[in-house]
Amino acid sequence: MPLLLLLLGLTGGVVATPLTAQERPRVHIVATGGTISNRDGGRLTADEIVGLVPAADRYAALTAEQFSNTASGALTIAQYIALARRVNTLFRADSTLSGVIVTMGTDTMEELAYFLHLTVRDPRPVVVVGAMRNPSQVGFEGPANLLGGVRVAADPAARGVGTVVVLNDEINAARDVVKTDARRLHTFNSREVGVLGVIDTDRVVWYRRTVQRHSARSEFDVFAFDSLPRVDILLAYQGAPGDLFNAAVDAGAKGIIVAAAGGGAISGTQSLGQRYAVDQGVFVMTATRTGAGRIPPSGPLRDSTNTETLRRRTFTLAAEDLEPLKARLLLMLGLATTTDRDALQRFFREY
Ligand code: DAS
Repeated sequence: MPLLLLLLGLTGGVVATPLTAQERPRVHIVATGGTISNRDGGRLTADEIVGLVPAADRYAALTAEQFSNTASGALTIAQYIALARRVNTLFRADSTLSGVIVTMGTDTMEELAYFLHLTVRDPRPVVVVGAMRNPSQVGFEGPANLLGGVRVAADPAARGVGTVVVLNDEINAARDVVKTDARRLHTFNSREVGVLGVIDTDRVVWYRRTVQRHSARSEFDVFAFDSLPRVDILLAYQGAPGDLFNAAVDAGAKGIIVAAAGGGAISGTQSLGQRYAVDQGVFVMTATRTGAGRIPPSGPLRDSTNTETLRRRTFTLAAEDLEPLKARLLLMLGLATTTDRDALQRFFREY
């Protein structure tokens, strides 16, 4: 086959000019496990994951390390902290690094991605990549997703985006992305606010930026704590028992996210449970279970004159437009730094 036709075939119709070894941006992969590594007979190692994308040579010089090799649901909050510290350290240690890729399972990807978005305090991008099919399945899309991730991490225009999730040729902001389907490849999207960009054959195309605080502008220092306060999520549903609030409080929760119906509705006995929690000094935050829409906060404490209202309001928070899973992570980080109600509510306005 003539060389040009061969090149067109390999690049999907676009001839990319190869970069010399010195010109290639440096991208580091931190592998944590997930379906992208879950080959029958033994999980792929970090080095084997690099081996999935020989075409990455055209865009970046890759290095890799193994952080863990497990399903995403098995990762602990202690590992979240350790991983965020590791990525911060990688950036601090190497000013020539263009970006970091974290490979992981998709099931809890929106949670770890948002945690990194809030705690990796560097303008360079963290790109979270996974796969819906494993390496032993026909149509394994891990290599395509990883190559997309490399191209985003190597793109100078990715500076300042924070942590993003890349699958299926789409770039979603960690703050907005949700997993919407248990099986399908197009599972990740950012609902009504849309993707940040797409990865086309010729270039990475950016459409928008998130305006909320994150990464280099974040005030959450992951080196300042070794663990995070317990925050649980309770779902509102018809007849939901309020004593689950008591159970969470008695088990040591410092915060409870209520995934409320619509704009904030909870069951009758949940109201009693909520009162038990605030009486014990546990913060109760209302989020919506609908998947979209905003829960506005009640006014600042100084606007309350009634003592009973003031006491209840002191421990009552609103998640704004954060989904319950992400509101939980932000409240955990918030509670690690303050127990002042207005300061906690500010985090939800700004992040
Ligand atoms: N095994 C699941 C996980 O680790 C699913 C996946 O990776 O897609 O989250």
